[in-house]
Amino acid sequence: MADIGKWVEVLAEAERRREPIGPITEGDPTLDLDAAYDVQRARIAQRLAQGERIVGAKLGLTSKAKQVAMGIDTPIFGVLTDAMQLDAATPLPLGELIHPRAEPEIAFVLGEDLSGPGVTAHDVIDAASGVCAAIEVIDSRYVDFRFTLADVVADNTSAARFVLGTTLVDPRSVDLTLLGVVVETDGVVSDTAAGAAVLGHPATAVALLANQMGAWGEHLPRGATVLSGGLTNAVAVASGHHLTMSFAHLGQIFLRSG
Ligand code: OOG
Ligand code: MG
Repeated sequence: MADIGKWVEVLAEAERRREPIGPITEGDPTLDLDAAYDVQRARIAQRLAQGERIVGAKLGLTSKAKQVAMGIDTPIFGVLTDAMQLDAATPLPLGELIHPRAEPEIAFVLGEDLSGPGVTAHDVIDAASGVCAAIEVIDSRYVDFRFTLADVVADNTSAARFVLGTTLVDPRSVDLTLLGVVVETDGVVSDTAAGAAVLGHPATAVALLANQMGAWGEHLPRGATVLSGGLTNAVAVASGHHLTMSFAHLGQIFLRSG
């Protein structure tokens, strides 16, 4: 049986020291997907004991672009805490991160609880108090972002930081499938996508998470922010970079590194 506590420590230490590690499944082939979610839960429990607060959840690997880039085609679920949220005006603290990458996402803010099973994309739209633009900054604790499905799940799906846009839009008032996004690095367009890139509709991703949580005996609470997954592949953020992510209807988010 996988040693959950050991892997929590190994991952926490990699994050603290900013020293990426090899895939933990290579050290322990018994670490399956269920055990990996146990590692993730135990690491989050450790963060809560250190004073952090859960503010939401995230999906990963929900777009073809991300699935192809990372070589894994199964959507994954992670947890967001208050310590991960950055103010749009705050430069990305490169000194606290290993090899950050940024990706544009559509975030849902829930006005009502969502409890699976049986949650549909329509239920998600009905439960949302709004959607907003988001940049997720991922920072794998593994060397070169090289991992299997179980590795990345254990690593809380590479979650590191996130920035939310300030415009909250009623998801009933826009067609999220057609919502365009343009990614610019230092003024040069590096990627483009539309909302449909995420599982055909980003609300489908949130429904998937609510149903998975139902199977775990958990639910998505009112007030939670849910990142529905990168619409494009992620871009590396190096010192002095300026990223601009522009979303139809939801506005722009700027990210500079410090
Ligand atoms: C895994 C996390 C993926 C997304 O939005 O697809 C993710 C990774 O790419 O390191 O957050
Ligand atoms: Mg992401």
